[in-house]
Amino acid sequence: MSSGSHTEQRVFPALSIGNTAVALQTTAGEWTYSDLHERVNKMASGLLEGKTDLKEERIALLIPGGVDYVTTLLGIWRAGGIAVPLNVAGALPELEHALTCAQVTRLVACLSLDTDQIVALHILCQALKIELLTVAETLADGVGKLPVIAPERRAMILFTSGTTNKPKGVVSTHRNIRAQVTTLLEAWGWQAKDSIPLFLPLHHIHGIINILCCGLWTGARVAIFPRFDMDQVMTQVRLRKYTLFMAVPTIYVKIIQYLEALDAGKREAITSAFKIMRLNVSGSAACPVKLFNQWKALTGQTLLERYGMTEIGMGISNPYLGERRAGAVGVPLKGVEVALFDDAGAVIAQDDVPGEIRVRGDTVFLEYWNNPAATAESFVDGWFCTGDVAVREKGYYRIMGRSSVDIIKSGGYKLSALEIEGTLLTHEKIAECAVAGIDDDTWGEAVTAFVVLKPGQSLTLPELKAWCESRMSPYKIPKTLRVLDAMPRNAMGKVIKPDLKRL
Ligand code: MCA
Ligand code: AMP
Repeated sequence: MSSGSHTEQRVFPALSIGNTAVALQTTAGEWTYSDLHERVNKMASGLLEGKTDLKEERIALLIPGGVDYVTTLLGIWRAGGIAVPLNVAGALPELEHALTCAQVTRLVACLSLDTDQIVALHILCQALKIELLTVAETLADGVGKLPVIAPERRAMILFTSGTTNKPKGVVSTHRNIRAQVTTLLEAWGWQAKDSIPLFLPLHHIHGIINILCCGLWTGARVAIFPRFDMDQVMTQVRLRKYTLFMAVPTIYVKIIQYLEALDAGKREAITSAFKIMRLNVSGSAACPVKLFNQWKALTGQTLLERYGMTEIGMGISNPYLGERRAGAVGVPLKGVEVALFDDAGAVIAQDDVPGEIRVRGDTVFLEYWNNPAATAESFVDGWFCTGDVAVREKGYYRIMGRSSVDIIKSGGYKLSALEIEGTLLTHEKIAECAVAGIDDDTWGEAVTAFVVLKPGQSLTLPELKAWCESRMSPYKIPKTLRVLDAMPRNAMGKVIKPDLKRL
């Protein structure tokens, strides 16, 4: 990533030759900033293959959390490409959509996946004329001349579900990423002596920006895991390895359940380790007040809740110093302009009146890839319209919900009901279907499928789940199935989702 100047080329300030501080820690070993710097530059050189600049070529990554992921992401940026991080748990049709939509030309993958997956990936890449590479074969032996990247250039495409059927590619520039990172560094007091676990998926902002990029930018230690493994992470917590902890509410719920099942001594060893951390952050979905209070009672930590979105990075945060209010997301971050708008499109100036959150500033994405219509629709007078409804109470924002019933938040993942419905409707036994998120203590919202079957057919949840496995990511698969005689519809023929939720 470039600095503000066009002449000075700095990737991340801490990433430099001779910096012997540990940047990444994995179960396979540790990498210093100096090691990582060299690896990233070799990756950039390998990707360039003698060219001077990748010129925004889209290169996808299908790599679980680890040094190879970080090397590839930063290597693509360093060489002037656009990184397209993909979901390692994604089903083939989802990967195909992302690769096609982003017009990816090369895919760097971790080929230690299971054999069926590798074969399927080879066939897919061949069909799409995408070159399939591994990290080892891409890394160059030495470092060649690397380009200077202007901040306004595109850096990353992340796929996010919305009110449309298929996920859209959110394009962030180097300037966006820099702004998203630097506002958090200041707001949450990041320091080089910080140490943080990273177990969140690496195809979303929470893991990529809030943890990985903030950590590496500051010169902190990032302990990176391929997935969330409760025993592994809690062992490291107990050993007091971390000063910071950032997760989605579902993970805090799961940790509480895990702690409650331990004997008092083991529980105390972990809760006291949380107690001495500098900061615990919750986000990506609403943190219920009950959870906020439970966490405080158990660990003494006052969770810092913040609000963000793929298109804007983080927008609103409770303060690091000052009151962290339960059930509220705090105040706009420095450099992020936030306002609430009423239905007529006017700014709401007073407290206690709900409106749509709109955001402006350097953190806001550039565009939806190759989709000028969707981009134009999502901005009004330069403000990005989030679709989230909030109210300001004594200066603090509180999220009240979303304007669309077709967006579901499950375990921190944003899911499109329409996308899941579109897939379920291809099931040979399903005549009609509607998908909704039903309130759930663990997941926030749980995906529920309401279906009307074709005459004479029957369908069980296990059958439906098995059918979904090859067609969608595991976290999109319905947790509940309700078979109905008829779908509740309004006079226009539209399914009345609130009625379904009441069922
Ligand atoms: C796993 N399962 C889920 C989810 N995750 N079901 C619904 N929703 C989910 N999110 C299912 C699995 O398919 C499996 O089903 C069962 O739950 C247990 O799976 P397991 O892998 O053991 O679960 P886990 O490892 O405990 O995963 C839960 C998780 C994960 C760690 C909370 O969902 C996760 O990493 N979520 C974070 C997502 C995230 O980073 N979002 C940020 C988006 P079965 O038993 O039937 O096989 S960025 C964003 O939102 C903005 C910018 C922001 O503000 O941050
Ligand atoms: P994503 O598109 O995956 O980046 O998800 C962004 C969405 O997550 C936002 O539009 C909100 O609906 C939701 N979200 C993020 N943080 C919070 C929070 N603290 N409270 C409530 N909703 C949140």
